[in-house]
Amino acid sequence: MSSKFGVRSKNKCNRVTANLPFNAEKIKNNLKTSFIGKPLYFYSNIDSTNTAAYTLALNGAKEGTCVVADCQTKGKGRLGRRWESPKGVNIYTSIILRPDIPPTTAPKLTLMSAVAVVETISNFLNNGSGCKSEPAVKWPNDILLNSKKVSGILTEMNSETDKINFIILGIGVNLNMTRDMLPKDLRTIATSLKEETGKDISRIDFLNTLYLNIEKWHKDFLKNGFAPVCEAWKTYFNMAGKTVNINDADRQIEGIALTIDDNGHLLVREKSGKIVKIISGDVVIKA
Ligand code: BT5
Repeated sequence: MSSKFGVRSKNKCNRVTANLPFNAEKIKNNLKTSFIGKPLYFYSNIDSTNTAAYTLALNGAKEGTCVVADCQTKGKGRLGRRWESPKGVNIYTSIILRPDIPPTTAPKLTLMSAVAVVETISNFLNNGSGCKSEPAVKWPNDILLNSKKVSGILTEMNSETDKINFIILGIGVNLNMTRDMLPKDLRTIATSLKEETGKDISRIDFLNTLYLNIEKWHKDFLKNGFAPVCEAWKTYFNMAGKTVNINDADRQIEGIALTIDDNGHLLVREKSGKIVKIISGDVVIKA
């Protein structure tokens, strides 16, 4: 598969769009958070912000430490998949958290991040953008706009049996990317805020709002548990009633998506009427 901006073949970033300044100083000067982004490491070109954050965390980086990049040469999705990360246009960030929660509850942080991301996108769309569609969450880790993927979240964990050492929340958001910057096979399934609104968005403003929303939801999650996150997540869930196919490691399930349960697991009603709980997997929306 080839990519117009050539990151696959050359393994380096090509500047695509001249954009507003996006660097460590600009980001730090605008931070309004109490701990997210403190400290912050900025790279104009890196393999993966998640890989960098993981190494920092192994070396003792404190909670809230963030890595931001202008471009990634090996942006990671789940299960070894690739995250397209052209230069100068989007958000690629990884946040180190050290929550005192059982490792089994870590997947809830993916849904928590999804709420923070979708709220942030919503903030920018409601700002007179003229965008007709509302952003929606797709279980477990996607944000869709106009039914196309605009953001993905990769949560990685380092833990003992009963204790989380750290979590890396990796977030990619397509802001000012145009469709021709993507490989052909992704152009019909991915989008950006610019594609949907015709307008450029300041990456500094977006990142700041995103960090504030992550901080707000993280504090709320630790104080009040998962229920508020779960409720907020459901308000952005528009898959209910749709036919879905789920590819899990060892099984294929087809049914009607219903909702998520109190643990953030997806509930699907199979043809037989049986309700199946999905803990992990990839969801394909059929209708
Ligand atoms: C994800 O994986 O959606 C998680 C993406 C996380 C990316 C961030 S960027 C900052 C941090 N550092 C990293 O290295 N990663 C994180 P998954 O659900 O597996 O989706 C991957 C699939 O999304 C690919 O196989 C493509 O089909 C599609 N895709 C790839 N790049 C995309 C893009 N820029 N926009 C929309 N879809 C994309």
